[in-house]
Amino acid sequence: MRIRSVLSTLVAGAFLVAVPATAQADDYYWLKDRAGDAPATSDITRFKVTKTDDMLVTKVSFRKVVKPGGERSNPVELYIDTKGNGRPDHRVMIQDVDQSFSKTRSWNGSENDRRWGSCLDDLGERRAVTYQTRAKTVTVRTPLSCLGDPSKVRVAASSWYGSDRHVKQDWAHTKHRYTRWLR
Ligand SMILES: [Ca+2]
Repeated sequence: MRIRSVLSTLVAGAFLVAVPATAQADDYYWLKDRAGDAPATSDITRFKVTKTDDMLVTKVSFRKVVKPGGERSNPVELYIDTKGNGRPDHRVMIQDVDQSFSKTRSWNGSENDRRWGSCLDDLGERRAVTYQTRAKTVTVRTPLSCLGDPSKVRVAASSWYGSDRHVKQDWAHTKHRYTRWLR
């Protein structure tokens, strides 16, 4: 009995050691934002980012979420830093059915920035920066390959309302605030 028990322990131990070598756990981080500081469909209440093996998954929660195609949308702007110099390197913008992915060097997300470049597939089609609305959350999925397969990544999120998106914004927590580094 005792030998059998020891053998079982050894086998179980070997198995446990083997698992982390083949599968890297997802890394995630989330933060809250104050509710009531913007109109409901632009009012971020929670922001969660998960880095998987091949995907950056961002979930932005609002006081109210509407389906795409309606009169009012839940605009989302993501700024992604992969280099650590403080400035964002990529920008994802979702406004209803309008989406863009671009490289950027600033928080202004210049419209002249190169669009979609690293996020096109072999046929030159836009690759999946996809998003969906569910309950009170807008989920945006960005392939890490679009970002150059970085070893670390951090993200800042904002929404806006009114005609000028740089004037009336609701940032996740505070302006230009990144999550911690996800690896
Ligand atoms: Ca808010």
